[in-house]
Amino acid sequence: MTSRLEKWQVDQVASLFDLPFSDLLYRAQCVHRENFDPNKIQLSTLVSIKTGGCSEDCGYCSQSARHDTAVENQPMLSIEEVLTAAKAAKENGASRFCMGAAWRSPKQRDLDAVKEMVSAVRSLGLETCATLGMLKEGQAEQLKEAGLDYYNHNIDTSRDRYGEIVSTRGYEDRVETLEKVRNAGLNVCCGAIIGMGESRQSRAEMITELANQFPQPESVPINSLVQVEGTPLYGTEQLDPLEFVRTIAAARITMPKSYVRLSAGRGEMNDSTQALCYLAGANSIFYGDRLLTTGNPEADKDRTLFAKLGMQTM
Ligand code: SAM
Ligand code: DTB
Ligand code: SF4
Repeated sequence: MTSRLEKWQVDQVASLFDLPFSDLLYRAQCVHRENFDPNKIQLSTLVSIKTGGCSEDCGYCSQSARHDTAVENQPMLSIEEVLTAAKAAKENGASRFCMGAAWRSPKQRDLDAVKEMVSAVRSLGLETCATLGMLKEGQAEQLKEAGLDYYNHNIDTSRDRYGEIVSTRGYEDRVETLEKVRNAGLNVCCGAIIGMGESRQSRAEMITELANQFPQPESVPINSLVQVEGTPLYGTEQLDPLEFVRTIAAARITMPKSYVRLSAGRGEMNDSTQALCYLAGANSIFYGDRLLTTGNPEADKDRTLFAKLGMQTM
């Protein structure tokens, strides 16, 4: 469903989740093959350009100044440091370079520095993505002008549960920034986190909310909560990996032309679960041994898995 009038209903998405596993994966594979080469995967490398000390209280995040975690605050990286990381990412085979900052929203001075980073990274021939928090009027246009390709801003959880996870901003604030990003002509990268103690019904609501954005986000990161000691969500009951696979399949079926990214949490997943995610329609990953503050599988390990599965990178 890709028109403004056709919308997914939550009960339709919930019935996808309730399908027998094989039927769900078969449907997801069919949709995937109609829209993509099922053996190709897109690789994005993340770098944290400003770490920790964030004023927001997101219950999952290691970088909130309100949680006592082991993360050490780091000021903004220099443009040289960012370029070194971007060159390494390119040499390793990534096609996109994503810059993340622990801000509620960027100040103009911060944005000026990020714009320089974006232009420099783009001149290496990499696609660029940034995730800097909420944007004010005109900021998305400035990023576009600097050469930014994608802006990442996740809804993180379903609208109804948002207030249980974050109190320092509302779901509508996320929606407003997403609208600014879209109106500036940037590609939208918008996804969520699962494994935060939500019900299957809330996962269905969250997928419905992602799929009913118009146009649908070009990139949809599905993160499995990385539990960080000291965050309020540390100790949440672990999600069954097959439920994660079901969520990927529901994203693929409802957002047929989007890149669905198997995002945070791969470090805790075995090869078989990841292979099932690819079968369910995931065709993008974060690639490189770090996410923002937590680990990710080594690039070599991913390359070995791709070879075993006969997958090629884009
Ligand atoms: N501060 C900006 C913001 O919140 O939009 C950008 C950086 S923030 C770390 C980017 C995204 O990372 C969050 O929206 C969330 O989806 C994801 N994230 C953060 N901590 C996570 C965790 N522990 N496990 C999984 N995903 C996480
Ligand atoms: C997204 O959806 N996941 C990435 C990226 N966008 C910025 C972040 C994952 C963070 C995982 C926890 C950490 O390393 O701090
Ligand atoms: Fe700050 Fe982003 Fe972490 Fe929330 S998710 S605490 S806004 S860095």
